[in-house]
Amino acid sequence: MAKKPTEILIGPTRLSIILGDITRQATGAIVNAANPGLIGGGGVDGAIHHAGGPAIREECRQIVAQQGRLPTGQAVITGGGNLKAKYVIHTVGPVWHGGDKGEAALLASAYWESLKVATEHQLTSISFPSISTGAFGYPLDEAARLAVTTVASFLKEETTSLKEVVFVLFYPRAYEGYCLALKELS
Ligand code: AR6
Repeated sequence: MAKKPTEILIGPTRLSIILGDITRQATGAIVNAANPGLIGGGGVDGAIHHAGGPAIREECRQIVAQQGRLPTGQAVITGGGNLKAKYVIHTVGPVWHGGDKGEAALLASAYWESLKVATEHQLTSISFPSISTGAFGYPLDEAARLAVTTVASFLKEETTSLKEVVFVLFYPRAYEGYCLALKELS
């Protein structure tokens, strides 16, 4: 059986998939699957705030005080606090309500807007978790296909400083789902 690809090149940018903990990534930014209040929570959000320290939470508080709650599908950037990553890009994925409430467009937007923010900050690398597939209940395989195709479309269509985009999956089943999605793409 052919080995599944865990990375592909799209123009000058490498898109790769790894099994691991996103809080340990040394990319320019890591993306947080946040909630609209940016108040921290469980899952990857809790892990990022725990590892990054109070400076990130304070910046999040200031952002919400200035511009209000972050709408689903949008993204904002803060410093990385104690993390290896210089920045955290906070985005809000959709809650899964069965698939007919615009979930796909909102999930695609969460990835797209995060990539836009990274590009605006001239970042060369970014890591994503599997947005919406934990507490928000988005079916993993559908989310994986959408995540991979959205990132690939952005890299094909937009001019970007990004040279590396990494999906960091926290458990083997998620890793397999993203590998399969990448295989379907290539
Ligand atoms: N590194 C990489 N991935 C992780 C990590 C980690 N350290 N920890 C968890 N994951 P979730 P959501 C995976 O629930 O579904 C929060 O309370 C996890 O296994 O973190 O977008 C927020 O405040 C799963 O595959 O995010 C929001 O209220 C994926 O990250 C809400 O949950 C996403 O799961 C957001 O829910």
